[in-house]
Amino acid sequence: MPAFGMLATLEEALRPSGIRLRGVVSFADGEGPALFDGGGARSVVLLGNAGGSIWPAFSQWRRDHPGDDPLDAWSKAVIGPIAEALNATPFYPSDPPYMPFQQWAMRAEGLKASPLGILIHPTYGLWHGYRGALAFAESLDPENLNIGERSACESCLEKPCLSTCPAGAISSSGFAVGPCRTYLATAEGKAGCMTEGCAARNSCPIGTAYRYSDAQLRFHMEALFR
Ligand code: B12
Repeated sequence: MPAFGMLATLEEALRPSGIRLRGVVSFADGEGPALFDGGGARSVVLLGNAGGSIWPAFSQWRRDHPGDDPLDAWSKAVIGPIAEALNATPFYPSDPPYMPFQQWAMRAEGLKASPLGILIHPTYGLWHGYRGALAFAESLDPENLNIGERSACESCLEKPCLSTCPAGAISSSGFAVGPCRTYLATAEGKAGCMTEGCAARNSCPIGTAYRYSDAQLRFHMEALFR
């Protein structure tokens, strides 16, 4: 199938889930991850959420499928059959060995790391993530999803993300999960970040229209706490 037709088919198949195409990475010979048949991938299509796009479909599925790691299980239930139909090799962000999703996203969309470590998108801000990736033996001629070289953080002079963490877990050298988790276990942490979402992520002025709902924020914070 020509690349354009394949991407359109993929987008259509994913539409009910709220999972979006989040860019395409092309690899030189021998550079890409291994495919299920042992060959090397020439391209990877990243799949993920923009703001709360996946929350309605995921929440509904979860009601009928209790179990551990529900977001990973749902992602596999949605993406797995599509991968099979397209003869693609699926990769999931939480499956070890960890695939370099953030490096791929930097290449695919030109995204940059925020001071928090998570990638900032000029439209969605910090409110986006990855649910999987499909690897292909063919090189795909991607639609131009690359948003350019500048980081949205460059024009943010105050950088509230660096000073708002009540646990002091964020500094210019990155994020320290230990102090974050210790704080989340306190009464203050439970009433604050656990209920309203990470204070540093919430303080970012970019993409605020895409901020996750309170229910989705709580879900991610509980996952981080575990
Ligand atoms: C392990 C892991 C964690 C661990 C440790 C994170 C760490 N900093 O080491 C813990 C549990 C702490 C964690 C927490 C969170 N994580 Co996390 N995590 C991962 C996971 C599963 C693997 C990371 C990894 O080791 N990759 C392997 C290397 C080889 O991949 P890579 O792309 O080359 O990694 C590069 C980047 O990570 C980058 N990098 C990492 N930290 C920093 C910091 C700075 C300052 C810079 C410049 C670059 C940078 O450098 C790496 C080498 O090039 C990824 C999924 C994945 N497969 O990438 C999610 C992932 C990175 N996490 C993600 C998120 C959203 C979070 C949380 C916000 C979740 C939450 N519930 O709140 C928190 C906060 C993290 C924070 N502030 O840094 C998202 C990021 C999406 C985005 N927009 O970028 C990912 C991609 C998962 C997803 N499904 O989308 N995470």
